[in-house]
Amino acid sequence: KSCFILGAPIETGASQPGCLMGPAALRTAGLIASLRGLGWDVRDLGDVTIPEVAPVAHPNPVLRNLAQTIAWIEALEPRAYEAAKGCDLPIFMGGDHSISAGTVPGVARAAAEAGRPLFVLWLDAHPDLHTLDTTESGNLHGTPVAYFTGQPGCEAYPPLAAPVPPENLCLMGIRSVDGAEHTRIHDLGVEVHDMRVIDEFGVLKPLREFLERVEAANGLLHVSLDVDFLEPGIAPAVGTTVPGGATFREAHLIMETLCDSGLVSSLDLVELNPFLDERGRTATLMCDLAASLMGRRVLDRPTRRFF
Ligand code: DIR
Ligand code: MN
Ligand code: MN
Ligand code: MN
Repeated sequence: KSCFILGAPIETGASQPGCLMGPAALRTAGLIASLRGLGWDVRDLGDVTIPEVAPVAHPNPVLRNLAQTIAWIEALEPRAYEAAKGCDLPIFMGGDHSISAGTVPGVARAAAEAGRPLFVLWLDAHPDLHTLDTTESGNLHGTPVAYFTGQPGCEAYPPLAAPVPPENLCLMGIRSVDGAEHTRIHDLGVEVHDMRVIDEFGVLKPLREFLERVEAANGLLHVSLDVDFLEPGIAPAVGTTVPGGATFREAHLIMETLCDSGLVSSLDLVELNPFLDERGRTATLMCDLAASLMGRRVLDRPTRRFF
């Protein structure tokens, strides 16, 4: 099995600087060696860069770094498309969550060419469902899901080759939703498992139901893991911590179950801000979660298909 690693040192979408160092921290934490140890054929493609850009005007005056974000989307979409075609499971290292405005459209285009529907599992405290018109913070890491599902209000971003249908989305871990996002979730009927659902039913029931949908559709599955999905006590290195996140074992159980399903075709590791970390512990946790998704087990056991 082959895996390409691609870094996207983006921090222009976040509220504070530091995500620029995310790919370096994930490499320092040993991501590549641990995946090789699991038997993966890993190729590190290095980091994507963007050229200098001129400012882009927009009617919403609060938007920050729109021109840079457009440049990142233009740079990342073709690299993600090529990576999806070139290996079994590319890993995109952020960078703040605006990287997914490039990675998801790229892998969606590759999936469409292969005649397979793309599904997206969004593991995050936030739905990131703002358009360029509704964001109040102006931080564009809050916009990728609205963009790659083709919502009106994202026209300043590049046109999409293959929008992801909102019914192919599953959001888990959600616990901070802005007003416009709340309305959009209801209007689109997006599958959202907020922390209340996880408290009541655990992570397995909603995850298995979603994976059954992916399997039944012969779909491919992109997983986007935001550090702030996790409880801040175990993952402090993110600029937008929200109390009440997923525990260590809930997060690993999700990754192990995703591995068992055999459905995952690409992964984002995003929002790691090493400047806010305590001795690299969040980078290490993100690498360990990726390893669980890629096959690490406490004990060898037969792969158990549950559906
Ligand atoms: C908030 C925070 N909804 C915003 N979003 C974050 O700025 O639009 N997403 N942090 O990960
Ligand atoms: Mn996010
Ligand atoms: Mn978030
Ligand atoms: Mn509601």
